Amino acid sequence: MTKKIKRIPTFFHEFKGRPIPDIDLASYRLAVGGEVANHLELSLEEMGELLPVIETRRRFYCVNGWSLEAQWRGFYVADLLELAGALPGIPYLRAVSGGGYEDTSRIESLVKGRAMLVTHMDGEPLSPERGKPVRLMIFDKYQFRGVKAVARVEVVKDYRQGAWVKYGYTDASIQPFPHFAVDKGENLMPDTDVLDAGPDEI
Ligand SMILES: Nc1nc2c(c(=O)[nH]1)N[C@H]1C(S)=C(S)[C@@H](COP(=O)(O)O)O[C@H]1N2
Ligand SMILES: [Mo]
Repeated sequence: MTKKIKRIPTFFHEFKGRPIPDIDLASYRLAVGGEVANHLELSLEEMGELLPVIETRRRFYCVNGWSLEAQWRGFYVADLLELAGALPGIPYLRAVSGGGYEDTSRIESLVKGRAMLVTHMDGEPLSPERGKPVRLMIFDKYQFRGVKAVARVEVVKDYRQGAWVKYGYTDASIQPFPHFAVDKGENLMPDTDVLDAGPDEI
């Protein structure tokens, strides 16, 4: 049994002061668009049939100085982009939440960092707070680029500043100082692989 983590600092800017909507799993569709050969609208069931299911234990980092390790289940962004036929030479993937939070990342970096679209955390389907039903997880960048409750992803030519930029965060590369691990209750240096991930080439 995984230990329940008591306090995860939740960030859900678009629903500040409002209840987070509980998205219906049966009618949910993930839209995949932009510069792709096949525009898709995938149900959770279809995602499970068409994409390899990945299970991994990894830590994510928040720019506010904390981190959280958990068991994640979902799909590689790389596999989804292959399914959609992302056109070659188009550099960016934009993810947009149902509430309008968005961020844009370099596809090359998402593939290299084994970024995922996650449906389960520690064996349970994501709760609304955690980004039900699908969240983008970018483990080797600060997680403000990892949009929760993703409604659509788009392969795009141009970078557009994301929701957090107005708070002053642009560089998502993980910085070499201790971050508070909320799952362990102690300060930990980021793992070497995320420090080695290099600069955020947006
Ligand atoms: N839709 C949406 N996704 C989001 C955010 C947000 O405000 N809205 N915050 C980001 C930030 S800054 C972090 S650290 C993580 C927090 O995830 P958690 O609430 O599961 O801890 O979600 C990221 N994804
Ligand atoms: Mo964050």
